[in-house]
Amino acid sequence: SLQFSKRTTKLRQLIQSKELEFIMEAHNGLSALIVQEAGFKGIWASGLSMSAQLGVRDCNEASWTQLLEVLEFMAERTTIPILMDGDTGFGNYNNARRLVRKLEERGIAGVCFEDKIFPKRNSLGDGAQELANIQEFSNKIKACKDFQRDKDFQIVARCESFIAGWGLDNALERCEAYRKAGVDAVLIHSKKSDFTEIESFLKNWNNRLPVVIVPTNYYTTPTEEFRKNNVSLAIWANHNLRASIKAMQETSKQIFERQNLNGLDNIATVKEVFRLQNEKGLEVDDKKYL
Ligand code: SPV
Ligand code: MG
Repeated sequence: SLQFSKRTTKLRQLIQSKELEFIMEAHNGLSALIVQEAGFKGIWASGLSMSAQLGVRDCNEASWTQLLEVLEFMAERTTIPILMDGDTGFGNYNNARRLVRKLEERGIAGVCFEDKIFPKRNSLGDGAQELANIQEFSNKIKACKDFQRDKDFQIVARCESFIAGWGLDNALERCEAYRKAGVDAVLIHSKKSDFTEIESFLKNWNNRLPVVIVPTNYYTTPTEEFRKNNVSLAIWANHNLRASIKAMQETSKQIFERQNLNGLDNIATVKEVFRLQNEKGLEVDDKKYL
């Protein structure tokens, strides 16, 4: 049943179900496949990670069409749904809805838009954050919901009230406006190292729509707390990027210093690279077609 359903339907199920679900960050075709093989039911196409793997900042330095190309590789190598971090939608309602159309065409199951100003800044940085006008952002959401062709395509509205220092009442007001605009779920973000902001939101939100969270900074909170407070989806947002950075730094440093390839314990075999690329599949087809 669900195994054979469309990716949009699978993502809708992940987000709309009562169970707490988890999706994991990926930033290219290879990491997307690795996330799927680990057992995750969905992928977070993180803006931070996709930017970082291109070597640029997370403030819309990579264009939306450059990100579409990355997403195309991610979709090609996986069958589980991908939720794109769509930042602010790369412009006004018209730019955002065109992105929705292009994502649908490429098999991406949903997108998350945040209520900030283009070009956005990463939420975990120290700089000031400017929020979008509530009405304008609500209309952007509405335009995207009106424009999508697949009824199951998921649009998540991300509220940055806590990130910008505007507090709980502002967060509740914004999320209620986005709910009325027809969004499928809200993402409430916090950069505190504890769960207090998110917990206060969840207690007052009363399950009006599914809630998505990104516990990067409050990672010490037991997962059971998320479940108890009716979180719908938790995003492990950047941990494959960070794992790969550390591994590449250590490997490059060791090879540079030693001028040989001995004692590299934490690298994959070439055979494993071939497996991940599905070299086997081509061997089989070569016999048939060459
Ligand atoms: C991302 O992964 O790009 C996110 C989450 O948007 S955060 O980095 O916390 O803003
Ligand atoms: Mg982001």
